[in-house]
Amino acid sequence: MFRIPKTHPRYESLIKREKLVAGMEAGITSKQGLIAHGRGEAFDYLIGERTLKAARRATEAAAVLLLTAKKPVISVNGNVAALAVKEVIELSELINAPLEVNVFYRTEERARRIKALLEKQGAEKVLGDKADARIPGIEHARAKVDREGIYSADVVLAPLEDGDRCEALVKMGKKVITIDLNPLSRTSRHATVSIVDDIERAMKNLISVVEDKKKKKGEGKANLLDDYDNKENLKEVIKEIVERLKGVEL
Ligand code: PTJ
Repeated sequence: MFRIPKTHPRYESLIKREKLVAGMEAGITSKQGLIAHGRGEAFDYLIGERTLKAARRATEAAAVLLLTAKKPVISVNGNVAALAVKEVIELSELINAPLEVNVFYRTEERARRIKALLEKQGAEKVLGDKADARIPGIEHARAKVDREGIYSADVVLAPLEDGDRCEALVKMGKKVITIDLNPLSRTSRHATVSIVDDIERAMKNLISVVEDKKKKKGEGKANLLDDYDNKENLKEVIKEIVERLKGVEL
């Protein structure tokens, strides 16, 4: 990794880049993943590199969905593996959900490497190597899923997801939670709950909200979901971004 001094004003952002470059060199992250991250970074800049209020509301709704799910699954791609490997493993343990390696730019070698990384870091149940079922209506490789994983899950946490697959999963009757810095993406617009935040910040917040709700043993679960409207929440995200930009001093 390129050495970035901690005193650098953009230290955290630059470290994320280093993690992705290291992920790519290790055969975990796709080259295209670097480009995708650049788009995310641009949105994060507009957001102010912090968690918006609307993202906190979405995180609360996501935690309720995960805790009330019968069969939750967490989908892991090459960017997620490079940026938030510890967090996805921690969340999977907390909600007792398997991880499923599921990549867009699929090569069996990269899928194997992501699985090996997750297992090396302590993940107990990692699916994705069978890929013995297909999501109907999707022609690209992300249609390939495990029958006992994403295919039969009722709730899928799919960070940095493709819009068309998100839509297809929802059409199958699943609840889909996404983490995507772009509030305008097809993924954000089609998901059941969209957390518009950086993957690392979002995962850390989600873990802490899930832990908190587990301690309180589910008080007020149902109400929260009844009150949550994803499209309205995305409008709030955009409002918060616009308000922030109006106040920026140059
Ligand atoms: O490992 P693979 O083959 O599955 O490939 C993963 C990528 C991310 C390359 C692939 O899924 C892809 O091409 O995704 P998209 O369609 O470019 O969508 C990625 C979305 O994630 C974009 O809307 C970005 O704004 C957003 N994004 C990028 N980096 C982050 C992010 N969202 C949250 N946190 C980030 N760090």
